[in-house]
Amino acid sequence: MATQHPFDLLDVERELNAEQKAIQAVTRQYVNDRIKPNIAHWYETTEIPVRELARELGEIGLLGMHLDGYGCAGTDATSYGLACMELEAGDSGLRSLVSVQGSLAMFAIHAYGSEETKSEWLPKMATGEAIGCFGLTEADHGSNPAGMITTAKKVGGDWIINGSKMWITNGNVADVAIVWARTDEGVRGFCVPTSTPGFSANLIKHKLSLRASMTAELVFENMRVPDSSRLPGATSLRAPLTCLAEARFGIIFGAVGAARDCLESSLAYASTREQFEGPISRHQITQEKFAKMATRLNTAALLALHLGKIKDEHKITPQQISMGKFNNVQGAIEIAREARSILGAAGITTEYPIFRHMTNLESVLTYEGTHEIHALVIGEALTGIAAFR
Ligand code: TGC
Ligand code: FAD
Repeated sequence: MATQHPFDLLDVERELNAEQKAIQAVTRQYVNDRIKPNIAHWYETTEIPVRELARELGEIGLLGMHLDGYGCAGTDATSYGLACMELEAGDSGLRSLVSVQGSLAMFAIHAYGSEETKSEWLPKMATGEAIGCFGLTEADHGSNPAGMITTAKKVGGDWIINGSKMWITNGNVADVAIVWARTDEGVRGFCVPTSTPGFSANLIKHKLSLRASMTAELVFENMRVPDSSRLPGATSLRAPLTCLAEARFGIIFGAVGAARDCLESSLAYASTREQFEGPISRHQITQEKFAKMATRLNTAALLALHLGKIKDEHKITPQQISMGKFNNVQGAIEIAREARSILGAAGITTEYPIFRHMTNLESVLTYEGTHEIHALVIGEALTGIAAFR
């Protein structure tokens, strides 16, 4: 099946195998048919049919797709990345839904949960029947989750959790929350049904970015959970940071999708928009913008595929993932801004996708480790000096 995109001038996709191309094509089709016709409305109203979308994404096998067993598709990492690329060409919020469900919530359960927890939650999360969220960030501890103040205290055979989490994707619609808390022995993770007494979620309103994605505060007031809800394999901060590495990998590809949609939209516009008696695409300055955007896009895609290959060999390092997010998200923002300029005034409305991608990418630059944090991870790899503190 040929999936090569017309702007893939370097033929980046030449090394994809048939299965990877097929997954990419199915996801692209879904985004074209279901997301693109509706996304502007969802973005403006912030009314997103999250449950419906989760079911549909489950049906095409995209939830927890890179995990094995428990109803998950068990694809390679590159296929997961390509799906993220196509989803984010629709909207970063859609890719966020899939990232948080598969790479954060499901991955945490898959990697660290008991057999009982895995069997209970993973099959229904893979179909989209159950939605998960991942609570690591707190209002006062974003880049530095090691400082978290949410506590879990052992009382008999149970745990009592108190505290709160901030900026949690799908926190208000989730059926299950992965909650990271400080215990006397260090950071531990809990898989908590959101129906548990003491759990509440407050939707964060007035966002100007990622409006087609729900973000919430989670509050835990004397929330009692059995020891069986603890993720026994998660024994330090290393566990949530390992989950983040999974989601960050998807973002490396996702950013390419958002940027590609911006380039595509601005090229289409420039070929029909006329000023000074001809299409604006004939101007040298405009063509240079396209040349820069396409080169930035294609090299970002190359980097994503290169990292995909390394991850498929199970050899990827956190530093490589940081470099991928650092380069590709910044590149996507630059492409979005350049593309917007080509549309002039028309570029600032939701009639075209570019401004929406541009504002979404501001969140993508911040979440899953800010641009600065990834710079410092790379800096540490180069100098041997950790400059976070
Ligand atoms: P540090 O001492 O460096 O590390 C603690 C332990 O964790 C290990 N580790 C990692 N393991 C796997 N992957 C990584 N990326 C890892 N980074 C560190 C490390 O080896 C160590 O293991 P061990 O066994 O020796 O104990 O920890 P630190 O406190 O100094 O922090 C380092 C820093 C700043 C890089 C880390 O805190 C960090 O990444 N901060 C950013 C926080 C962040 O990214 N939050 C994201 C929240 S989730 C989210 O945003 C979802 S957005 C929704 C969507 O995706 O759509
Ligand atoms: P801060 O950590 O306060 O950073 C503010 C600024 O200071 C940034 O520029 C930062 O880079 C800089 N800074 C901080 N420390 C350093 C340093 N050592 N050196 C140099 N500069 C530094 N979190 C979850 O746990 N789960 C989710 O599902 C989730 N979803 C999100 C969805 C959205 C839409 C958004 C916007 C965020 C989400 N987050 C989620 C939170 C996200 O991970 C945090 O916003 C992010 O980690 C940054 O934390 P902060 O916002 O508190 O910024």
